[in-house]
Amino acid sequence: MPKYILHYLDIDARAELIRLILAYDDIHFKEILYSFEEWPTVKEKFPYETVPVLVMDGKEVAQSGAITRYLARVAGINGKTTTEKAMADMYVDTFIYDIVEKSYSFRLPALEPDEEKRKEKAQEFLKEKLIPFLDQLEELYKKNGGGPWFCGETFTYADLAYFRMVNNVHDLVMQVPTPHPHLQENYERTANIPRIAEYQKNKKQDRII
Ligand SMILES: N[C@@H](CCC(=O)N[C@@H](CS)C(=O)NCC(=O)O)C(=O)O
Repeated sequence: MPKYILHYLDIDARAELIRLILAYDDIHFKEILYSFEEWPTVKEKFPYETVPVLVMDGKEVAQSGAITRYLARVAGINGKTTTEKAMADMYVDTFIYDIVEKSYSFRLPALEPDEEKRKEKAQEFLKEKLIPFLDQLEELYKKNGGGPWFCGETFTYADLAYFRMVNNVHDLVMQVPTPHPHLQENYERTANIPRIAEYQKNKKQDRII
């Protein structure tokens, strides 16, 4: 196993799914977190002047998607068959790029300084995006085997990404009027994986996004 160092900011955001995969597979790594004040003084040393960056035995890999997929392969949770791999990637791209990444616009004061506007945008997102999306996802989950995991019998990083997504927009998910029993069960099943439960219990609780 290479020696891993994960560089990121002291927030959840684009490192959280990476951290969940590392926790799930009990992969040893060192984490170096930068404060927002410190970041401008170090950013130049990274490949695209952004983080996350995973250093593996001295080789630097940037882009959260590339790091996530690499670690999912290392952990053996990227799907067993080529079809499962495609399905897992499909779900992860939707959860992360269509939901989590979109939430930054109404979560981050740096992107929207007005708190009232952030609340309005969050409500708009809930009604126009999240509610129809979860209704659709519940149906898709049933159509694709009905669990116990997103890829049917095989646990994949899509399940961790769904867990991450719900945690990210938990306050909004709680306001969704329609029940989604399959999705709810899936979330709880992931939350009860011992290493994930342990990770959640010990992680910094006050981090943004
Ligand atoms: N597409 C890149 C985006 C990376 C990115 O923009 N990271 C942010 C933190 S989440 C960053 O480094 N911001 C500081 C900066 O751009 O100076 C990825 O997914 O890794």
